[in-house]
Amino acid sequence: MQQTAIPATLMRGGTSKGAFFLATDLPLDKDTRDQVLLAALGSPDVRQINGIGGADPLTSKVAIISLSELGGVDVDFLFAQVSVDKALVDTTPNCGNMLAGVGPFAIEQGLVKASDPETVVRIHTVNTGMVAEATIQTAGGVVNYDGDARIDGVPGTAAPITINFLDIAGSVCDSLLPTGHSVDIIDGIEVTCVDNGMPVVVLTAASVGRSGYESRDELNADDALKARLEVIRLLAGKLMGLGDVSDKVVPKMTLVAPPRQGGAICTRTFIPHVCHASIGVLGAVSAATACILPGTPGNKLAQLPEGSPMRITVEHPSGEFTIELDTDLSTPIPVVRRAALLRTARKLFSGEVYVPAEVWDGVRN
Ligand code: NQM
Repeated sequence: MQQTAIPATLMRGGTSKGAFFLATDLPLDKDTRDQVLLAALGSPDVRQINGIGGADPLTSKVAIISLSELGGVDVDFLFAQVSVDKALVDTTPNCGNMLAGVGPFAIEQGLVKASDPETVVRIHTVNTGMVAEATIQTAGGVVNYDGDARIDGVPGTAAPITINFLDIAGSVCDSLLPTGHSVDIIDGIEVTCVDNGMPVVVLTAASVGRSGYESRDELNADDALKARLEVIRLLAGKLMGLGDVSDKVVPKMTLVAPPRQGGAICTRTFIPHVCHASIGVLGAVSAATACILPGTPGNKLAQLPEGSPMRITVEHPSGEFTIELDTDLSTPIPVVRRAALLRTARKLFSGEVYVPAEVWDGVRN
């Protein structure tokens, strides 16, 4: 069987891992592109044995990068969540973890010229229309991956990548509080439906009879809980203006509990059918935002620090994640002016990924 070779780079971005492509190396036609991504990662198959996917939603991801035509922006980033066990590619949400790999990839592919000692890369996320600024360590005019920044969920240390998100409210939905309220009752449960970079439904673990301190494995084995959460999610999707979300990876579901490690809130997040090993970047920004809104289920449990910008530490199954939120809570619908956070990334492999020629013959049309 003939195969088509496609240039690709495998990168860890934050606590995720995935294939980075130049848009110019992939088919123009969206359906053919999705077939190529499924074949490259080996989906649908729970083991992704016939592709380079890691058999987990956190390692079955794709970033597609191109030069941006927008003023004041360097590159466009299209994120694709490739389902592990279904023939689905979802480009609805953004991914703040894969985003951490975009700056290094864009510099190494020659799309952005490096400065010394740092390079600010302005990235437009095609999925959600938002712009982020990532500061990459580039002493000597090359990407430095080594450093002493540590993020929970990744062993060791690496060079810091700071990311500033500007104006992220209503990334996929039409506003920060897409139902028009900070609290809704869905299927008898108090929830907050929020979109501050990622559509998320926040509810207390206690309201569904769990502690919120269970391990990822315990929660992944909890079929009764997963079924209950899916009922709430499908109803929430409609209320949030997302329509039928049965084939979409948003909204995500975040269970909250009182903090136990000195943070602001403890979380367990379903993305949306598997429990996250830690928490997504924008998922954490959205969950933290829900917790600062007075009267919400999360707010009742949160231990919030004083001051603005507020440094909110979100506890998760493998540690914690701190976000800086610059907010104005004086208006009826609060405004989040800026969210800042720290990530790291690492180039793991670069070469060509092969897909059967019957999936794509390599001709761009
Ligand atoms: O919320 C997982 C991740 C993510 C998404 C997910 C993410 C984000 O950890 O910005 O990063 O929610 O499916 O990569």
